Amino acid sequence: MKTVYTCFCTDVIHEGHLNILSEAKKYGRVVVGILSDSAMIRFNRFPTIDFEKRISIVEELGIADEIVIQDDIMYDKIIEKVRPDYVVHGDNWKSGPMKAIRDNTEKILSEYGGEIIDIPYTYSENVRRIDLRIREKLAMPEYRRKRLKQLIDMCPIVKTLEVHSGLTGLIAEKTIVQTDSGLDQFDAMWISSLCDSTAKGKPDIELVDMTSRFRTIDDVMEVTTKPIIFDGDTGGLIEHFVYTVRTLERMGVSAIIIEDKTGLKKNSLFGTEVEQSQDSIEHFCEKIRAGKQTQLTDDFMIIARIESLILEQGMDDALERAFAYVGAGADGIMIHSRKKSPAEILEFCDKFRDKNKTTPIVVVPTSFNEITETELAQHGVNVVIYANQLTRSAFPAMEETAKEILRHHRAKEVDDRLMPIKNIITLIDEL
Ligand code: SPV
Ligand code: MG
Repeated sequence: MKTVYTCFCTDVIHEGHLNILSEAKKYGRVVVGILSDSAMIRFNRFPTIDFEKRISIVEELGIADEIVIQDDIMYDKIIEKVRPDYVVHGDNWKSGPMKAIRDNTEKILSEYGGEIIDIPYTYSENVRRIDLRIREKLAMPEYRRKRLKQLIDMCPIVKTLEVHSGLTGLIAEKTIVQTDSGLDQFDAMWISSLCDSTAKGKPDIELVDMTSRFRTIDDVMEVTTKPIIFDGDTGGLIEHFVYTVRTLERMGVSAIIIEDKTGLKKNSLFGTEVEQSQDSIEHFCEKIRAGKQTQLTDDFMIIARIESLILEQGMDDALERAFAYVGAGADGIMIHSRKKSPAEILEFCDKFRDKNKTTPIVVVPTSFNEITETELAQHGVNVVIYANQLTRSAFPAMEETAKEILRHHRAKEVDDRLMPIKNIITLIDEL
C-alpha cells in the first residue's frame, strides 16, 4: 500500500479540497497534514477557527487514514517523517510564491523517488465566494481587533509595517517573500502619525485631527484584514482620549499607542533639537486608567510609549515610568530611541524583563536599524514597527519621476522605472 500526503490550511472544506482528497485516495493510504497556526500565518491568512476545530473538520470527512500536524510551511520536515510515495496538491502551487513550497517538496521527494501529483485547481464560483467570505470575516471588527493579542502569543516577534492609505495597506496585506526559512509576510499594520500627516503634506504635530485619522483607518480597513496598531500621539486631553478609545475599539483597531508627552507634540526623531515636554507620571497614568475603564472588550490594547530616552531623561526614569504605566493598566510598553546604536533600547528591555516577563514590549528601530528581529526578540521585544520606510521610499521615487518628466518634456525616459499599466490596473481585486 502506497502512502499519499496532502496538507490542509483551511477553515472551510469546499469542493476543491474534497477533490484533492478523493484523488489522493486513488493512490493509497491518505495522510493529511494540518498546518499549525503559527506556520499558517507566515504565508496564508490568519485562521478564523481554532486549530482543534481545523483538525476535526478534516476528521469528520472520514477520508483521511491518518492526521498529522505540519509545523512548517515548507514540506521537508514532514516528508522526512511521513515518507510518502506521493504528495498531492492543487496545481496553483506551480507559480507565484507557492512555487517555493513546491520546489522544496520536489527536492526532498526526489531524494528517495517520491512524486508530486498536481491536481487541477478548482476555480468555481462557489470556491471564490467561500474564499471571499473568509476574507470578509477576517476584516470584521470582532475578528480583527483580537488578532494582535493572538499574534503576540503566537509569533516570536510581530512584524508591523507603516500604512497610510488603501494602497499601502494592500502592500502590507499582500507582500510575501521567500526567505531561508520559507515564506514570510507582515503580521500587522501601523497607522503612523508621521506618515499619515506627511501624506497630507502636514507636520507631525497632532494637527491632522482624529476624524481625518479615522478616515485613514477606514481606507486601510476597507482593503485589508491584518490587525492595526494606531499611533495616537499624546492621546490628547483625557476627556477626548476616552472617545478615541471607544471609536477605535468599535472600528476593530487592535491597539493605540500613546506617548507620554504634553503640550505641542513634535516628532520624536527631532529629540531635544526642538522643545518638547514630557507628561508627569501621575497624569499619564490617569490617562491610561481612563482609557482602560472606557474600553468594552478584553481585546483592545492601550500601549504606553515612553519618551525618556528621546528626551534624554535617563534609563532610570524610563524604567520607573514603564513600571508605573503597567501598574496603571497599560497592556504594553513602547520604548523609543533615536540613537544609531540599539544599546540603550536593549538595556531597557533587559532591565524591564528582569522584573516583568509578560507585558509586551514594542520598539521602532528607525535609527537603530541594524538590529535584526531575532536579536530584538532575544531581548524580550514582542512587536517591531517599521514606522516610516514605505513613505520614505515612495517620496524620492516620485520626486525623481517628476524631475525626469520636467527635464525631458515627455514621459518616455521614466517609463522603464514604472509599474506597467497592466499591473496597476490588476493590482486591486474586484469583488
Ligand atoms: C510615527 O511613526 O509617527 C511615530 C514613530 O510616532 S516616530 O516617528 O519614530 O516618532
Ligand atoms: Mg507618531
